[in-house]
Amino acid sequence: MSLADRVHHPAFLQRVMSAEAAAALIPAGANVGMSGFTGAGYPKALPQAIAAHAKAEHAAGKPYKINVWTGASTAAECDGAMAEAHALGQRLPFNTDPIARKAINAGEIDFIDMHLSHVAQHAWFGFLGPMHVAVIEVLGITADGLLIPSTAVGNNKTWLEIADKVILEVNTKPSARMEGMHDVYYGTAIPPRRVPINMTHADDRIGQPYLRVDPAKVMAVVETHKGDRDNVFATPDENSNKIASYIIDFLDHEMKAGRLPKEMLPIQSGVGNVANAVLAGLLHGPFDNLLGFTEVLQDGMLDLLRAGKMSRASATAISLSKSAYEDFEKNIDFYRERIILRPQEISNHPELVRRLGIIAMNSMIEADIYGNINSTHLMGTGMMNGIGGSGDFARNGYLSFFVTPSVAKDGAISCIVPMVSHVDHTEHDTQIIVTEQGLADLRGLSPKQRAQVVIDRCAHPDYRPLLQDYFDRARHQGALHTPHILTEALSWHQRFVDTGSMRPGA
Ligand code: 0RQ
Repeated sequence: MSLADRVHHPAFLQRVMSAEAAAALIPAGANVGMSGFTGAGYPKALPQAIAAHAKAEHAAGKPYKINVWTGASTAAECDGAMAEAHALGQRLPFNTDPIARKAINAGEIDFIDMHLSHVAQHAWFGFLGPMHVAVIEVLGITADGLLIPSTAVGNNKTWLEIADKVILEVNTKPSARMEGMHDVYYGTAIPPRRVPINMTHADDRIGQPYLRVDPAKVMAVVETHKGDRDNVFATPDENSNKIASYIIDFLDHEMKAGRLPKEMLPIQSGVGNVANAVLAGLLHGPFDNLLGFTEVLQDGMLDLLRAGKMSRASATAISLSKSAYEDFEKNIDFYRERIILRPQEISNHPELVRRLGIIAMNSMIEADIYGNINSTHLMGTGMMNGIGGSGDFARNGYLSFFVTPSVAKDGAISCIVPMVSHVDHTEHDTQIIVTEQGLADLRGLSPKQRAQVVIDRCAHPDYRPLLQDYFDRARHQGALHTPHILTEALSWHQRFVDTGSMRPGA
């Protein structure tokens, strides 16, 4: 497969150049919009060429950093390479790369952690400043100059529209027969000219299969031939399986109680091993004709589609393990009928999440007894990955689950604490908390009622008496709506920082 088989518009063929030549066109200090969402559809060649360019500039005594905005996380050869070369000034909105994470926590990279549905509109509103260059992976260019999107749509539509200049990476490795799977909505406008998004079912198509670009803005076309990151999943462990079974039993119970329609509502699932275990649980669960309305389509959802348990899935990216990706390509005609890839401003749109009645399931780092959730910070200050899309779905979902094992680091950390060390989702956005110990349904409960249910159902037995003791003592001082002993509330985290364990005297 050569570039000429993928690029059918002559104007684009005239701009073909090496990644090194294209990287040299990006000036220091530029705001650069890149494709990429959860290790899918990120540029493969430019970031490495940018890293090499930055190193050469640094060696020549010239500062070189760029600001990189994406859909979500990328991969080692993108974020990792640029962070390693000290080429990143500002980075938004989500990162999972360990080298970039280290640079963020060392204060070298200014990381802006944003709701994924906010990114495109904040860029449109001008809140983030101008975008100088967009670097976008595509699978091909049609004779009409339309772009066939890659394995992730992310913010590509917006980047192509607002960037002054565009560099296209045409990746000839993924099957071009993905053409037709995407649904790019061009109806978003800026207030006060916005109109309702005309979608009433999770599998409605409301856009077109291609991205548009003004050919006059395209300053380079670079060929690549490389697959996405291999998103390896561990086989679900005992804790993940327990969490999955509590959620499935709960959904079944809610349906029987008439609080959930018989025609099951669409499912959003966060990333990670617990999320994948829940999807694996649904494979053998009582629900049929499931719909996915999520941001990342992972192995578990592909399994549901293949088994016929899920009829269609809408997402912004497909982020699969190597073996699942092979199955995806082999059966691409089957999956093209069943998968819809949209811009993330649509896949994560609060208007749609609320209208469609999404069941949202997201992982967290810790929860407090009142239901506040920390999804992003380790011990209150260290950035993990970012809030991602969890807030888009949690606040607006029909049901909203947050899940975690009850302890981390071999039991040295309790994931249920008196007060979270950082708040991403407030008590008002949390409905159900699940650990391997059990499920706490917080709907319709006051703060004090919530605290008791969380302690009883979700805390690990090693920490339950400590939490109960804290709550009991807090209920004897101060105002009693949300009882706290503020001088003690975060001492659990400080104890871990000081002694390596949240257990007193450990
Ligand atoms: O660290 O590997 O050094 O031991 O945190 O924990 O258990 O491997 O969890 O990979 O499922 O990620 C919330 C981070 C969970 C993720 C989070 C330590 C633990 C380990 C990771 P080690 P696990 P997972 C969809 C929606 C936010 C974005 C989101 C996430 C490491 O799910 O980033 O939801 N979510 N997006 O040891 C200190 C605690 C801890 C702790 C675990 N209480 N305190 N450290 N760890 N609990 C996706 C997108 O939006 C794109």
